[in-house]
Amino acid sequence: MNPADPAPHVEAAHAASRPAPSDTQASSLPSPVTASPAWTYDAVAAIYHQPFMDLLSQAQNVTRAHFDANTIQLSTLVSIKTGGCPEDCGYCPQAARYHTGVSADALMPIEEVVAAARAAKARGATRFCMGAAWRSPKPRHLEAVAQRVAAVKALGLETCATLGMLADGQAEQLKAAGLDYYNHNLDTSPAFYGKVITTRVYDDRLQTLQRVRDAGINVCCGGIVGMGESAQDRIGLLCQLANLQPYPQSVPINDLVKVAGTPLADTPDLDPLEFVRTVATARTIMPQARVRLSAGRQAMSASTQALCFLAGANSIFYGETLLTTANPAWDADRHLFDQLGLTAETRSDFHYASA
Ligand code: SAM
Ligand code: DTB
Ligand code: SF4
Repeated sequence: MNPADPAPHVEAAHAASRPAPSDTQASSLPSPVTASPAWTYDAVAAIYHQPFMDLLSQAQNVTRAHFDANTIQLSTLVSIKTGGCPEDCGYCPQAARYHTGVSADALMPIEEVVAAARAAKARGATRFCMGAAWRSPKPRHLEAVAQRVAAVKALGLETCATLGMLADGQAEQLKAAGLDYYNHNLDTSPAFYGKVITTRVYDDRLQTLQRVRDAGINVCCGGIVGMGESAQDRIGLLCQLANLQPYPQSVPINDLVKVAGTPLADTPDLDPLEFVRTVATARTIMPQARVRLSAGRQAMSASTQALCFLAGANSIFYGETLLTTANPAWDADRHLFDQLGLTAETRSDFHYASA
């Protein structure tokens, strides 16, 4: 960052103090994400730790400057290759080494993937995310996933995949098949990472994210909170995300789903207000990103979810399962949207042209 540039927190404060457009003026078509400023740890910590009402007010103003505050993007997630993963991620029910009752399945046939995508579209989802429990996909996996991506794209859905670390050329192959987003989470701060995962390092994740960006695929990158990390670690993660150039177009914030058999199964609950602070800070420092209230909603009260939306979350996973664990029922989410007067984003609201 040029030293003459205003400090990022000053820019954020300006953005937040701009009069918020009224709902009728608010455009649901904000401009594309552009290069982000360099965030210091202290600037992000100052946002995160400010009085709760100030934080929420700032985050809500930032939301209204860029989005229709009552519109939520719906992504449906399907596990196309479940279980048997060689990695040791301490939170994950799909790691082969933990006894979680998740069996290792073969890749889902393309017809089943297309049927799931059709059903998701009929329910109102605009993005379909395919997850695979791989450390990194082999060339034959990539070919098979590319076919599934092309078939889902042909239904008129946005496509997303999360397949682990990508080798040279694989992101380009996915892009050519029509992939719009690649999900690859940094998960936590660099300092806490080694306490949760030992089979890869932070730089491996950053390298895949670079490959995704270089291929012109939108980045979906976030993390998990509630893993026993400190507030410093949550801030450290947010700082890493905001300093990606550009910051991710999509930022999933997961609250740990505690699965019996995983090393993190008995982690004490995170205070929901800390979760809300994490969402509000993500919104404030990555103003044009879709911030997704991701895993963990099943165990979350309606009031906490409402606070997350107030804090700027404007995307959810919509569907009764995540990858292997439960997510709120369709009806429960429709009821929540009715209670809060929220509407689902439609394709005509899309603001990111496929890169
Ligand atoms: N294997 C690939 C990878 O790790 O990148 C893709 C699938 S992996 C399951 C996708 C993401 O799911 C992880 O990065 C993690 O953030 C999230 N995740 C996995 N288990 C979770 C849990 N128990 N609670 C919350 N999030 C979880
Ligand atoms: C993300 O950030 N969260 C999703 C998606 N990206 C792939 C995964 C959540 C998984 C929760 C545990 C499970 O269902 O297995
Ligand atoms: Fe494997 Fe991904 Fe689970 Fe880690 S998070 S064990 S890499 S499926």
